[in-house]
Amino acid sequence: MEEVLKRLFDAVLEGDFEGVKVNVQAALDAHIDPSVILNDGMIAAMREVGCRFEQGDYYVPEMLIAARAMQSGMVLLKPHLQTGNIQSKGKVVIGTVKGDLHDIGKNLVSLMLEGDGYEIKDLGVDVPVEEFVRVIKAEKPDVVALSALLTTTMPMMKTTIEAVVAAGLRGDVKIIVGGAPVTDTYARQIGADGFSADASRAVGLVQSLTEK
Ligand code: B1M
Repeated sequence: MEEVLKRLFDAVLEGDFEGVKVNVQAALDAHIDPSVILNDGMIAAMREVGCRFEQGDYYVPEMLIAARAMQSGMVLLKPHLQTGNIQSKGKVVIGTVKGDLHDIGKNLVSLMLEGDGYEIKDLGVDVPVEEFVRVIKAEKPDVVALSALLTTTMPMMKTTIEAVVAAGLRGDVKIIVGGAPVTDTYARQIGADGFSADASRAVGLVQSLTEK
């Protein structure tokens, strides 16, 4: 791994906001591909944070501080990840399901989709089922993207899809799901239109579902 990416990795791991910003900028100055900076420097560090949490070496505050440090670096990286299409390719409503507060992955999916020319309505985290239904009625999106990071909140994706069916809206919108514990098999089981394992594949998935 490039030395600057190693420093960035360590800074995220330690929750060192200033170090994250300095090293994202240094990596950009060294012309390292922004997606490599994101994946090898920051997402890899968040994975390590998760491992340390599982092993009992990190607790919730350390996870939170690392997440905030990563987000401070994202501010610098964001303009470099977006390609800046002008015409809207379609509308996507995105949110993390009820009971779940994780938003870094969801924010990345939003960022990539926005960069590819989609209009994004981000409902945030801990989004009640009724809110998804209300927004689908009001905004008439082409796609709804649901994110869940906890095995305990994944079933809320199924509940959300069932509520959309009950509201008579299922035929009007494509629903896709993602997040670390979610699988393609689970997506099919709950009647989603698609699953993506990461943010860049989410763009390809949305493109394939919105092609007229
Ligand atoms: Co939490 N947490 N956390 N956490 N946290 C995990 C998810 C965990 C795996 C850690 C671990 O044990 N190894 C574990 C879940 C275990 C499980 O359910 N099996 C866990 C736990 C247990 C918890 C708490 C319950 C801890 C506690 O309180 N005891 C608690 C729950 C709070 C709640 O939500 N109700 C909790 C809290 C938190 C913080 C608030 C401290 C913080 C979140 C801060 C924030 O998001 N603003 C946090 C963090 C940071 C993590 C880890 C360390 C990192 C998550 C992350 O941001 N990853 C995480 C460990 C891990 O994931 N390895 C962990 C980086 C991000 C880029 O990846 O989110 O996977 P990810 O997104 C990817 C893909 O999944 C995909 O694309 C993204 C980009 O490529 N994707 C989509 C995501 N959403 C998509 C939607 C799509 C498509 C693709 O639409 C279709």
